[in-house]
Amino acid sequence: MKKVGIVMGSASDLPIVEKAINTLKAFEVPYEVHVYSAHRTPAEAGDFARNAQKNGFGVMIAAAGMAAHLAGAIAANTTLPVIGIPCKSSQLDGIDALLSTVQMPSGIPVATVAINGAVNAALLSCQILALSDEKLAKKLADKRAADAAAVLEKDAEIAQTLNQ
Ligand code: RP5
Repeated sequence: MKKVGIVMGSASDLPIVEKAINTLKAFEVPYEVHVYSAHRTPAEAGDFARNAQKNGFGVMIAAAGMAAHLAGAIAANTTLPVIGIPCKSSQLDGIDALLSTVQMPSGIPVATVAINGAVNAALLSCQILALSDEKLAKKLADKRAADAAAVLEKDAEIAQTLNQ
């Protein structure tokens, strides 16, 4: 299976990124994690993106906060699908990172998830890789079914205790 490349702009983003890592682990999807900044280490971020396809990656996740240009910088250097996680790491509650990540010009797409939406970034990566992996597609379908069953179980519990 192809790997997911995870890049974060700073080690301070790790508590958010860990949720993506744990989700990929749960689905047994291979990944590689790096700290490369679009601003502090632009050469390394660019090299990683440029070489990603030939190094066995199928999808990239880029997490950054504040003036979050990392996902766009990665996307500028690869045609692999890039998923951006805007991280809440400033006084602006992540709105700064959300707008910086989501407002890409035509031609260089970044699929942006919610502020701190690391779990969905990982799930979306799995969904992309599952296009050519039936086993992974089945795991995703099973997870959806389990999540739905958990909601209905809560519904039954609440109905029993609250409904007259
Ligand atoms: C961004 O600036 C990083 O992605 C991080 O969210 C934020 C703050 O970085 P540090 O100053 O904590 O390294 O580039």
